[in-house]
Amino acid sequence: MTHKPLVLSGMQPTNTLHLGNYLGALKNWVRLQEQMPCLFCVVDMHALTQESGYAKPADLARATREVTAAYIAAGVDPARTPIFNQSRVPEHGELAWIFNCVARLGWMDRMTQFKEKAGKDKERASVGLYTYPVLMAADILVYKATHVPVGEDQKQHLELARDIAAKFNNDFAVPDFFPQPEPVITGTATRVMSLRDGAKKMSKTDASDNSRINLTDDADAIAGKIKRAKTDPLPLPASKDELKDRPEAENLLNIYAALADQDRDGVIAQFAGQQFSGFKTALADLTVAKLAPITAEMRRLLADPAEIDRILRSGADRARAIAVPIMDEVKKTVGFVT
Ligand code: AQP
Repeated sequence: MTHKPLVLSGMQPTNTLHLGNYLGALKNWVRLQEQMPCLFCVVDMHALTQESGYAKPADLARATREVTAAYIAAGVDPARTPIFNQSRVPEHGELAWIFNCVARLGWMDRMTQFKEKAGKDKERASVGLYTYPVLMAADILVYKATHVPVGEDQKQHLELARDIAAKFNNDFAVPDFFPQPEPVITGTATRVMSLRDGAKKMSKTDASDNSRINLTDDADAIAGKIKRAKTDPLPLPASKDELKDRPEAENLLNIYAALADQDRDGVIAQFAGQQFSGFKTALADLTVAKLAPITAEMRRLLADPAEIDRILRSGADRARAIAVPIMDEVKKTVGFVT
């Protein structure tokens, strides 16, 4: 049986979205919605697994609306593509429980992101953080989504979703009930690193606000952060070989290339041998020019939270229209009396 193409993706409302979320994901989502039906959710249940989202109800609600506004301001069209928050579609949680019973502890113990996020003191990490990849599998499969745009760091979780789908289909003798979701690799996605440390990815939850450019930052904030961005004492490289062991220079050049929709070699040639100060001014101007329309649209949308809530409700209704019949089948399949 072939499954109808459907894309599912989401971001955690653990804070305001940043340039990495935009260049690594959102920009591609906007293109994807031209190619396939998509569902984009704000994964508020996932956000509860982290300290930044847990026991901060007002922050979680604010970030949920802000992430919604960012999706729309970046170009996701809510009339065409349902945008909703995960907790509004209870079928995600229902399927996650069943998948908790399908997934094996041995599989979960191999998840590297849990080890990274839990840090040294894993006894104190939430059980939710441990089972996060199971909920992610449910997010995808509750719609029988076939395609998932994933960054490098989520590839292992998508593999787990494929394993869970296969084991469910096999254990309950329903071949092909769930699809094997495929990663969508977009050649243009850029991994954006922290402005303070070229070895760490730009992150919503990094303690330093100077490490990231938020989609809500104004021109002065952006220029200041880029000016303060860590670099090395050498001038800009003349070739990509000279970028070796210069992660900060590489990051800034990658950001420039992604924002300008240029290839990196062209950008290297353009700034070869120059000092960082001039390049940083050019990068700040380009960043402001590209982000200002998004930031302005986010502000406009956020001034009317009732409209954002209406969009989320309508998105959830449309998402549930897909998820409810699939969950009904799942419940019958496992033997629940419905
Ligand atoms: N630095 C990045 N460069 C490129 N892409 C990135 N993404 C995140 N950071 C970068 C992509 O954005 C989406 C957001 O996924 P998420 O909300 O589940 O969170 P995450 O991947 O864990 O990203 P963050 O921003 O660092 O959040 P926190 O700090 O909350 O963990 C994904 O598609 C991701 O690949």
